[in-house]
Amino acid sequence: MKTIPLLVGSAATVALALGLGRGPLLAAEGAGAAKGPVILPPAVLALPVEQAVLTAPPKVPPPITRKHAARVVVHLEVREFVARLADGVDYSFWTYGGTVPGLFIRIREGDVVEFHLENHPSSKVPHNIDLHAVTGAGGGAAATFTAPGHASQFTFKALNAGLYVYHCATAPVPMHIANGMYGLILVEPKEGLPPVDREYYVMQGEFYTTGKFGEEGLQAFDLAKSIDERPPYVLFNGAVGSLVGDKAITAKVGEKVRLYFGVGGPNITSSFHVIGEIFDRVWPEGGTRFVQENVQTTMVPAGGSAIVDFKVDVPGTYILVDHSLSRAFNKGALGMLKVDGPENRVIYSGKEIDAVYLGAQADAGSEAARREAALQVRIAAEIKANPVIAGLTKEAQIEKGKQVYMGLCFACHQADGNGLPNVFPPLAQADYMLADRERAIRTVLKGMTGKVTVNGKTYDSMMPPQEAALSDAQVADVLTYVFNSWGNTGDAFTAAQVKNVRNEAR
Ligand code: HEC
Ligand SMILES: [Cu+2]
Repeated sequence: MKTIPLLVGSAATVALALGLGRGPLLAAEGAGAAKGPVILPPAVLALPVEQAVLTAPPKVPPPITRKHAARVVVHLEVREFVARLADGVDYSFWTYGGTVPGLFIRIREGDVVEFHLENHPSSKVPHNIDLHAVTGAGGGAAATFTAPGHASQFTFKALNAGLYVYHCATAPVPMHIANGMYGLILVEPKEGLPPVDREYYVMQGEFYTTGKFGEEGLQAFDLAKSIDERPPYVLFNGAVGSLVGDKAITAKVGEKVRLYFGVGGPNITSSFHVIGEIFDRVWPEGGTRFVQENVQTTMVPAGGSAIVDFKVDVPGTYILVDHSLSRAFNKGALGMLKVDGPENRVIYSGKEIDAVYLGAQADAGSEAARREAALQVRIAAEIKANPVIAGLTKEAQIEKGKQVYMGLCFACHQADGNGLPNVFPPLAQADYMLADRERAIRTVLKGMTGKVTVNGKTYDSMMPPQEAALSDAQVADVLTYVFNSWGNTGDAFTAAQVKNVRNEAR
């Protein structure tokens, strides 16, 4: 720790030691008594006052050009809301400033920061903030404990330069972080950082949903999975695809790119890697010294960060991954950097030779072919796994199935699926039907006779077989409709499943 020339002890200690109120401060209920604003010595009061520029990911505030300290005012508002986690999947996020990760804060070593944490009135729970850039107990956590509809203020001096994680530290802490409450604060060293052409903000964090990866609908936080550290989602910037396609980060050939990379966690570390690039310089763990050059993969701890610089030499799409690759390919930890510009085939040729056998002299070409093949497999898997496409397929099946139903089943089971008393059993929330999907297929194909009890009522009648009238696809469609109507819910049926039953030995 460095000594502070202007204040005695750390800023936080002084803030706590001085009990003199000066101006209004909204005290959060349950947060303990507010001490009142710190009395700043004249030398600090003489510093110019600045409003911090905060940016949403992947943007980074502009480099700080001033050569002196300032009093920097930061306002960060906590908001809770439901938003997209993946296509067809929603999640109830808790955020700093409306984004996951939270807004990027950029200050300079030696700055005195007046920090305001506001918790929106629509929030359901209190929050606070622990900034790893703060020297003082809790990193600001106790000082910023803030109930919904309240605001807290505290002051700290940025003694140490570096790239720091901030996060919520309200109990249960892993839940607050898992809901998206983390971000980065860069304390630029006094001498600044080496200039680059582009800077981006990427942060990894995992999400513990009750449903599996891609399972549709609003997903709740799963405490048991978080305790076991088994997240269905490991993501960059808070959503599947947040850095993909037209949301990819970009650069031009010849430019120097810097990534400010952090891991919010709450639990999982990152083996951060950019496929097809080599980091020219790495500032590991967010410290102020680049201790390594020419790095393929850098390890970033939970609650930690790294700064990586690299020059982009050839055009193409570079894939950002956690090189614990199941996270990239199955849990979402994947982003893209798109680089435009002229090719340089000496540095990277692209596919040179396309032949059945690639000799040793064509290693570069074979490497490209292998990558292309891997990407094709991935594209096919992504399309198949894409919940939007799966969802649309099911929607279409339901619409087709409704037409079959209205042409055929409706006459007996009725449009509302309730059947007719003593004659036709109901299909709406029918315990018998919903209990056995394969039997339902068999009933439609082969018909049914004899006694059957549905929802406690017994029917003894006859349903004619439909196997001559309906194709496998039509049976799949009509059952998908029946299993998703009148309060029923179920997966889509496939033609292959129907075919299996149709081919059963009698
Ligand atoms: C001619 C009238 C009739 C038609 C048309 C008909 N059903 Fe049925 N269905 C019945 C009867 C009657 C039963 C009960 C048979 C028994 O009592 O053994 C039944 C039973 C069922 C059952 C099992 C019992 C339950 O409710 O869980 C299902 C599932 C079913 N039908 C679905 C369909 C579907 C889907 C269609 C259209 C493809 C269809 N049925 C067309 C008369 C009909
Ligand atoms: Cu919180």
